[in-house]
Amino acid sequence: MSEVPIKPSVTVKYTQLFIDGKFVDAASGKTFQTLDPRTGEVIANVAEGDAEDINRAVAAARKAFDEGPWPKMTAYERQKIVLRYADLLEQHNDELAALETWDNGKPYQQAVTEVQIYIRLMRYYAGWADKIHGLTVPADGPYHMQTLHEPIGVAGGIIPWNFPLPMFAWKVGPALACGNTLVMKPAEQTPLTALFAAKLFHEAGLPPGVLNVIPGYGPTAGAALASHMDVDKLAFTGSTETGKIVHELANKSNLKSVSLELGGKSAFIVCEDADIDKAVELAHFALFFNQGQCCCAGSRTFVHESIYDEFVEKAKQRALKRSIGDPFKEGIEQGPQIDTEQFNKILKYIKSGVECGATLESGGERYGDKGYYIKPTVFSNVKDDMLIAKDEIFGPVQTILKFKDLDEVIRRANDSQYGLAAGIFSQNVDTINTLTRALRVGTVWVNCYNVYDAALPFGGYKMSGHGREKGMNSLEHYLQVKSVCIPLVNPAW
Ligand code: TXE
Repeated sequence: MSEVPIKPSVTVKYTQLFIDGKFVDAASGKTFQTLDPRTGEVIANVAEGDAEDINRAVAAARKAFDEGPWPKMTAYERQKIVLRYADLLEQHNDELAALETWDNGKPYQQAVTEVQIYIRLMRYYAGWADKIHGLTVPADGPYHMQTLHEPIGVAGGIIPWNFPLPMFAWKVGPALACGNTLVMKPAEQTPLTALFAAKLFHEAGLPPGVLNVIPGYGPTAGAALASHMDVDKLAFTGSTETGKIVHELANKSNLKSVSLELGGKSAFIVCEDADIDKAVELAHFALFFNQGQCCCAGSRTFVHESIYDEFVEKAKQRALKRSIGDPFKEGIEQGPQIDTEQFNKILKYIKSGVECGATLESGGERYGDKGYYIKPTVFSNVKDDMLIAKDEIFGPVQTILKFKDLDEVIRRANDSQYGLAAGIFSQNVDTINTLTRALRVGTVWVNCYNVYDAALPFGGYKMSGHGREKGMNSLEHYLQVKSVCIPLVNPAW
């Protein structure tokens, strides 16, 4: 690949930590580089937050919660600020999208859609702000009993690089709707849009200290946030391995409540009655979307034996046709992977697939000579015990497995440490109902995939996580329930 990358139509304006409504340098004065995955070149030097900066940010969030106007405002006032923010975001849609593609490598049109998803999530949660209320409880005695739903306090959010803005919204939206304050740590690979988004929030009228953003590394800034004694709740999205670490840090410090959205190895099941062409297209999308960097990627494609060979041939042809290149170019379906580490990890898995005897149908190597591009890769004749069928590869590698009947595919699909999502491709209502109920996963997509809605909860069974984000389910992570009991008549004493 010798094409010159298209220059993004955006400049980087914000590279410092955002604490108490202001951009400031890290206490240490340190910075780190954020790179363009198309070339590996430096986009900007960003302030590198660590434990001291997390302390400063948590102190600002605590002050804003204890003394500031935010929790004392009416829900309607808070709602208006978030709605004003959503309007302001609309004006900056293209700029945010360009920044995201530059920092992350995802196709530009997809980034535009993700900004829209971000805005939709903000409006959805703004809508909840004035609808959060407790209950009047029927009591056994002469008491007035009620519950009050109160914000939990200071929330911490640690997010990954694959969907920087939507992941930011999944935490910030419900936390603010419930009246909390926050400290967010974006992934070190993609710090730019979170800083921009926070700045716009303050332009919309969010009081200082309510939302703080600390870019930095996981073992320093992230760990400091997870183990902070004054953080009341932690929401984490990332690998299962790191999820275990942050859970332990939370337990060992102040037992803060933790929600986790972790890895996956989702089954996409193509039944014998499937229209093969449509199934091939959907299975392709389920895996290759976002360069395969999705926690819910349909990364185990199970195909019924009666259509297996035809499916494999067509899946291979589809992968060979996938357009790969500069994500700013129109019509490009696949950009680069996020960084060298992920690039090398994926190539290692591809090598292991070949060594274990799976058939490499397409791809299997880097694309071009710079940046982190990997050719769309398809493996057939994959067996359940191969690493490529067990581990989360998080790249453009489709593994196609053969099955005979429903009982068998249910057993094999569920035989995973993960339980995030699954896809079913069938026209048979009995098959759909059987599979939907039998699969031990948090989301089942039937004849569709990667369909998200602000109102539909998302989260995992087993080692794919704890709790649900999005929808009304997410609110409970950010609320305390207080029970109040008042005698109806003067007590006898
Ligand atoms: O993830 P990490 P990485 C999976 C995917 C990928 C693998 C590794 O398989 O190949 O994870 O990616 C912060 N204390 N997913 O290394 O480490 C880190 O700074 C506190 C699936 O990028 O989980 C970042 O902000 N925080 C996933 C966030 O955790 C720590 C999306 C995620 O990083 C920390 C991304 C620590 N000790 C990767 N170490 C999904 N579920 O979508 C790191 N972090």
